[in-house]
Amino acid sequence: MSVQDIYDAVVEFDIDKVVALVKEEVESGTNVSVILSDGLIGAMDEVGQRYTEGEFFVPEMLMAAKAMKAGLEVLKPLLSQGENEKKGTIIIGTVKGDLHDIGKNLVSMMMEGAGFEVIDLGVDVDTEKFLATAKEKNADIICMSALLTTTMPFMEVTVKAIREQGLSLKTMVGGAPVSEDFATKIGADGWSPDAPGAVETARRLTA
Ligand code: B1M
Repeated sequence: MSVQDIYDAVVEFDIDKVVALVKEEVESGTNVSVILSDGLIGAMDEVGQRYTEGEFFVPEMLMAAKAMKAGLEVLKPLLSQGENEKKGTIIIGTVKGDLHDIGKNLVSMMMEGAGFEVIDLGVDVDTEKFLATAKEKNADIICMSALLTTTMPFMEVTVKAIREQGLSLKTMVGGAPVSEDFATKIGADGWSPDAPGAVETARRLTA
């Protein structure tokens, strides 16, 4: 039994095996971040690679995503337990036109674990929904995730709308194709390549 077995089980879409192996690794004391990065996330990178090479198609990506999500559910209590003192309120969602939610869910869980109140709007979230919820909940940061190069521009639309309405809300962006340069270019207040970094950035933005 090893983290490599978790990786293999995700690539083979074996949900039951992923769940059982993640539980075993947690019980044997393996660091949660190793299970995540070397097992679950590493496997999704391979799935993406196989899709690019024409070996996998959308149904295979979907089945692997289900297996990854099942593993993530096992880790959820460990990722979202943590500090009790409320750090601030975060609105999070995957932007309009984009249905990828695994990375966004991971960021969401780790933010909760770090003591933020997280309002997760799910996927395919438009600017109006981000802004209306942020105003209603008096939020500190709007966190936007995008996995498609075609949906990244919606981040800029939301950042611009916040500026135009003179709101004091901060914005943070992330997701595989979203670079620090892009974040700076569109005027976002924060960016991170991964979920732990997103927590650090949120702490900085609310300090
Ligand atoms: Co899609 N897909 N997909 N897909 N998919 C990618 C993204 C792709 C790179 C695959 C490839 O070509 N190699 C490619 C995008 C190419 C591009 O835009 N340049 C792609 C494509 C093309 C598509 C479709 C268009 C395919 C089609 O229909 N022809 C379609 C689009 C649907 C849509 O959204 N409208 C599609 C559909 C799907 C599925 C539904 C089948 C499924 C998603 C299931 C789901 O999420 N519920 C899926 C999957 C699984 C993938 C890959 C294989 C894996 C994504 C993933 O979950 N990674 C992906 C390939 C890849 O990324 N290597 C691919 C694991 C996750 C933990 O990583 O989300 O990057 P990630 O999150 C990271 C960081 O980015 C960061 O933290 C996380 C790690 O700690 N992060 C943030 C994320 N959000 C953040 C926010 C922050 C800060 C950090 O602050 C706010």
